[in-house]
Amino acid sequence: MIKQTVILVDLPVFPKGSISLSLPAVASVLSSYYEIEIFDLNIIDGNTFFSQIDKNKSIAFFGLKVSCQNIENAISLTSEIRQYFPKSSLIWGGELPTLLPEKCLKYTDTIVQGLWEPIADSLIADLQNVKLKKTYIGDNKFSLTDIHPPRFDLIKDPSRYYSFMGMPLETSRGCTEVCSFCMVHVMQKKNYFVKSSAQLERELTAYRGKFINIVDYNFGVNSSHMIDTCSLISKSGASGWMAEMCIEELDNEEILAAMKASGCKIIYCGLESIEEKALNSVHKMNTNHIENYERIIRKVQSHGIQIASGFILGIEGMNKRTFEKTLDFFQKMGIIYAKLTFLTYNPGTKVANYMQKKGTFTTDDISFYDGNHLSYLPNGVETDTVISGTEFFISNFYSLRNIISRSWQTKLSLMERLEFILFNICYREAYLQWIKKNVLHNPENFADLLNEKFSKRWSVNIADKLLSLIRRF
Ligand code: B12
Ligand code: SF4
Repeated sequence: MIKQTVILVDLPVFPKGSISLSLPAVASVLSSYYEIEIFDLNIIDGNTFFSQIDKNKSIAFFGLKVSCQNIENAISLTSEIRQYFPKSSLIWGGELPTLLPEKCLKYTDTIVQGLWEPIADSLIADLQNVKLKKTYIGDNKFSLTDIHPPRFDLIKDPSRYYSFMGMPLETSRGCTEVCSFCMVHVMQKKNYFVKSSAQLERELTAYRGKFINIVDYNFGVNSSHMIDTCSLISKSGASGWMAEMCIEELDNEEILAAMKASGCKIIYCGLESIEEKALNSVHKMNTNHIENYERIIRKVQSHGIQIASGFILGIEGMNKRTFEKTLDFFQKMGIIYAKLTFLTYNPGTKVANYMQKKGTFTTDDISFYDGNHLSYLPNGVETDTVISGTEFFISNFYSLRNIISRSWQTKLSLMERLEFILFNICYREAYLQWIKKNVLHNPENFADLLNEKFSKRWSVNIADKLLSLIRRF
């Protein structure tokens, strides 16, 4: 019997240029039943998308990955698909349907909230019996022991993406902590669980010669899982790896030795602030103790592993001095890169409701709740302070001069220093685009960044290629 086709679509996002794991993961479960195609609307425009779909194929459904940022794109694409393919079903999955199900159901037939794997079989059965429900809720109580590896082979022309952020790998789901802004409580609720070693071993065969980005919300929850994963990565032939976790989970010599031996290069920690009151305001008092930052960062760096940090913009108590002090601290500590995110309380959540008492939501526009926009101001924090502080921070932290000077604050060989600098040249590009398009003062300009087709900028492309060569050799 000829298999029907499923078309999965990545909508425009910003920043662009990294390979995403979401749709290859969705495709893996569908593989036994359908032919699958993945389209990325960051790479091609809508017209090209429709022209590339074979009209003679029977399309079971179109699946869109929808986040707050691209709600408008999702709505308009959905209506065009309905026009051209009236017989095919439309399914939205990802962050937005999880957060705002009712809103999404105004536009699409079906939504998948939370995780896909736990509900995939029942959704497929319903689809085949023409009894698709409106809502499927994928909770976090299932085993990730025997699933097909992600279908990276479906990504059309992977060389069109940058490689500095690595190939995404997921080794665990959930988190045991309770930071109030974090999406983990929405997407991967309550339970924390890990992939089995056999499952990871199978998946890791696709990463030979590649740089791995472990995209777990918090890779460090379970130390024996970390040590096992390090040993599997060592055997995989990957060219190195990076991950995200809490800083205090790194305060362990045995783990650091295993990480170093398996090629760990960078760990991103959500330090978020160097002010205690600010950390308390987002419920980070359990994971982050400022008095330990310096000691643990130096300990990790002494193993040749670099620390990157989150920096939340618009957090409680933020003023001009906060930006200056954070810049000084990050420079002094040789922090490899800083991820800047506007404080965002996810719409539709209890915590967002509660935060109305503690500050002001500055906009109703859902697309602004993406971390790239100011959408919330705690009482006593001014918009101008946050915006001018952000500009100050970007232009200083990401100036070539300060990148190079920062690289001297951590012990590096010549090649490692070059890696440090090249990584920054690639990573800073998104923030330089914020400044270039003046989106901090004119948020409506952000639509240009979101909707322009992705192509590699020549200087970033050179840095990206050089970095990948150094990582390999
Ligand atoms: C890798 C990553 C990035 C990368 C690459 C993004 C990419 N192209 O994939 C980069 C560095 C570019 C990035 C950038 C940013 N990121 Co980011 N990122 C991640 C991270 C760590 C992994 C994403 C991932 O691959 N997950 C694994 C996949 C398998 O899970 P999934 O996407 O949830 O998909 C599952 C389900 O949702 C569902 N599903 C998804 N799509 C679909 C579609 C259909 C049809 C169906 C049926 C099901 C379905 O099935 C999947 C399997 O179960 C997540 C945290 C996380 N662990 O998820 C943060 C995360 C997505 N990022 C976040 C943020 C804040 C950002 C930035 C704003 C950071 C910044 N300041 O620049 C930007 C902007 C992102 C944006 N476009 O909105 C937040 C999102 C918050 C929000 N409200 O939008 C997250 C959740 C982190 C967090 N702790 O809160 N990010
Ligand atoms: S520790 Fe990290 S992953 Fe866990 S809730 Fe806090 S921010 Fe989210």
